[in-house]
Amino acid sequence: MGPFETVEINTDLLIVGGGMAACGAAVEASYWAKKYGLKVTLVDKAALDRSGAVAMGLSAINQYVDLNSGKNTVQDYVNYVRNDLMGITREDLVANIARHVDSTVHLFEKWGLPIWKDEEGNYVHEGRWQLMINGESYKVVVAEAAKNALGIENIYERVFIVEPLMDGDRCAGAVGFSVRENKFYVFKAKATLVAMGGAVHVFRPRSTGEGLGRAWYPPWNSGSSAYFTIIAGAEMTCQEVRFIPVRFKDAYGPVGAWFLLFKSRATNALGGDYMVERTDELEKWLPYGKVKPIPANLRNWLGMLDVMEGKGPIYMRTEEAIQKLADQYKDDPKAYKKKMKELEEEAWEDFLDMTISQAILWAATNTFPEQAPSEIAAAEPYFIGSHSGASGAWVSGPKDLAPPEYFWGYPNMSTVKGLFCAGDASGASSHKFSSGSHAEGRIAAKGAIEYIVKENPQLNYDANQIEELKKRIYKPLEIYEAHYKETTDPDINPNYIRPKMFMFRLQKIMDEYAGGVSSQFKTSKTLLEKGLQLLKFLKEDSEKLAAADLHELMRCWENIHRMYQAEAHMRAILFREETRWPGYYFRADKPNLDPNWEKFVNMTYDRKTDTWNIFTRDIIHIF
Ligand code: SFD
Ligand code: AMP
Repeated sequence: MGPFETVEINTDLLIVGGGMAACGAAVEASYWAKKYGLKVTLVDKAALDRSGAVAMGLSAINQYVDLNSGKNTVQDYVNYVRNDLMGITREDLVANIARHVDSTVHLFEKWGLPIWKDEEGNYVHEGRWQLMINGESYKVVVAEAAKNALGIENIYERVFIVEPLMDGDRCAGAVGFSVRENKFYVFKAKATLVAMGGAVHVFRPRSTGEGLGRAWYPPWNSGSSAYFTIIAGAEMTCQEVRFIPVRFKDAYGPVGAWFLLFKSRATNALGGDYMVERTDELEKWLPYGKVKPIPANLRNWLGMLDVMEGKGPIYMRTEEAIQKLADQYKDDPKAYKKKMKELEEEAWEDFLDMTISQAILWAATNTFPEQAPSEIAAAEPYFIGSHSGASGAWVSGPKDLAPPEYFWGYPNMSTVKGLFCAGDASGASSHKFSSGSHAEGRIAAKGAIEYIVKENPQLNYDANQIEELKKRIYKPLEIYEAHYKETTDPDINPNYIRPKMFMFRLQKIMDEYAGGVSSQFKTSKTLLEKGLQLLKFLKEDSEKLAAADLHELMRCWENIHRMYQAEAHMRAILFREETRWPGYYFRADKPNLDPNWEKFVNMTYDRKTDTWNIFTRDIIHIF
C-alpha cells in the first residue's frame, strides 16, 4: 500500500469525534467562533449522520431536569447521581450539566426530534428524569444541526484519530488517517476537544463467535478518548468505575422503558422478585443501600445473587406488565382492545427505535411480549462516563460552582493545557446520557473558545515528530506486507498478530482476571496482579500488530486504544482496596464498602517511562 499523502489542516478549535457531545460542541463553538473570527474543524472516524452510540437511534432522552416546572432542582439531580454512584461524583460538573440540559432538549425538539406529548401537550415522562421520544432518526437530526452550524467544508469523516499532537505540555492538535484513502491527516489546533465516546469490547462480550459485534454500547467506541487523554498526560479519574448494564439477553435491548414506563418487575425463574426478597442485602451497602431509587449497581447485585444461587434465568415480566396496564380498561372491551394494541406497539417501537436487533430476536424466537416474559442478564463491562459508569478525564469545573481544587481556568479543560473533554471522555459526572453529553459538549466548546481567545497559544510543531508518528501509525501495514506470504493461512504467522486475535487475547485477560462475565464479575489483588503481567506481554506484542488494509489498520489502533483503557482499569481496581459497586465488580479479597475510600481514584501516565502514578483526591460537596 501507499504512498500516503500528508494532509495538513490548520484550525483554531479541533473537535475530535462526531457523536452527541461533539455535535453539541459544534453548534456552540460555531456560534462563538463567528463572533471572534475563529475556525472550527470536526473530525469523525465514521459518518456524522449515524456515528457513535446513537447510530440506531434511541427511544428516550434520559436526562431532562425540567427546571421550568419547578418540580425538580439542580440539587435533586446531583443527589440522584451521587447516590447512584455510591458517593463518587464531582457535584460541580453534574450541576453544570443539569442546569443547561433542558435547553439542549428544547433545541432537539426545535430541530425536529419528535418528543412524545400527552393530551395536554406536556412531554410524556418515562421516569422522573426521562422523556419518551420517537427517536429512530435522533442522530440524523442532531448531526444535521451540527453540520449546518459548522459548514460541510469543516468536517472530516472517516478519518480515524490515533493520538494527540503535543507541544511540550500543551495539546496542539491530533493526527490520524483516512480509512478509505491513502491520506495521513495532521490537524494543528490551538485547542482540541475530545469526544470520541467510551470503550466497548475491552472485556470478552457475552456474544462471541456467533454474534460477535453485538453489544449494548457501540463496538466502534473503542477507548480512543481514554487513549488520547492518557497519552497526552492528562489526569484520569474513576478508571475503576465500569458500567454493567442489565439488558435483554443476547440482543442487549435496554430495560429502562420496561422498568419505568411499563412498570414491569423482573423475577427469577421461580417467580421470586429479588428487589423484594433481598432487601436485607441492601443493609450491607449503607448509606447507599437505602436511597431511592436504589443505585443501578445494587439493583444488578441483587439479581446477580439470584443467578449465583441457581435461580436463573432472570425474566423481565413483559406479559404481566402489559396485562396490568391494560386491565385498567377491562370494563370497556373496546377501550381494552385499543389499549392492548397501543401497548404492543410501544413495546416493539422501544426496540425498533434504539436496538433493532432486539426486535429481530423477538421475531426470530416467536416472542410476543404481551404473552411471554423475556430473559434479561448483566452484560459485559463497558467504559462510559456518560451513563451509569464514570470513567474519563479529570476536568475543570465551572468558576461559579467549582471549589478551587476543582477549577483551573476553563470549564471542561483537562489537566493538559488546550485539551478539553466532554461526554464519555470526561469523568466523574455520570448520568448525562445523550442529552447531557450534548449539553456538556456545548459547555466544553464555549470553554475552549474562551481559552483560545484569552491565551491565543502560539504553538510549535516538530516536523520530525510528525514524520515519526506517520511511520509508526502505518507500521502494521508494512509488517503484514513483509510477511504474509510466509504462511499458507495469513491469520497464522510467527512474525505478526492480526488485530482480531489481539483483541481476543485482551478480552480473555480482562474476562478472567479483571472480573468479566465468565468470572461472575469477581476479581482480587492476586488475580489483578497476574492479569497485569499478562497485559505486559500483550503490550510487547502490540509492536507486531499487522494490517492487510486500511480498515484493518483502524482495527489495530482501536485495540491499542482498548489496551490502555484496560490497563488503567486494572490498576485502578487494584488501588481501591474495597468493594464499592458490588454489581459492577466485586473485589473478593476486600468484600465490603469502606467509608475511608469515599474518594476519587485518579492517575496519570508517563509515556516516556511507561509508568503510572495513582493517587486519591477528595470529594468536595458543593450542596
Ligand atoms: O436506554 C472517533 N444512551 C442513552 N442515552 C439517552 O439519553 N437515552 C437512552 O435511552 C439511552 N440508552 C442507550 C444509549 C446508548 C446506546 C448505545 C443504547 C441505548 C443502545 C447513551 C448515549 O447514547 C450516550 O450517553 C451518548 O451518546 C454519549 O455521547 P458521546 O458523544 O460521549 O459518545 P458517542 O455519541 O458514542 O460519540 C462518539 C463519537 O466518537 C467517534 N470516534 N472519531 C475519530 N477518531 C476515533 N479514533 C474515534 N473513536 C470514536 C465516533 O464515530 C462517534 O462519532 S439506554 O440504554 O439508557
Ligand atoms: P437503561 O435502559 O437501563 O439504560 O435505563 C434508562 C434510564 O432509566 C436510566 O436513567 C436508568 O438509570 C433508569 N432506570 C432503569 N431501570 C431503573 C429502575 N429499575 N429504577 C430506577 N431507574 C431505572
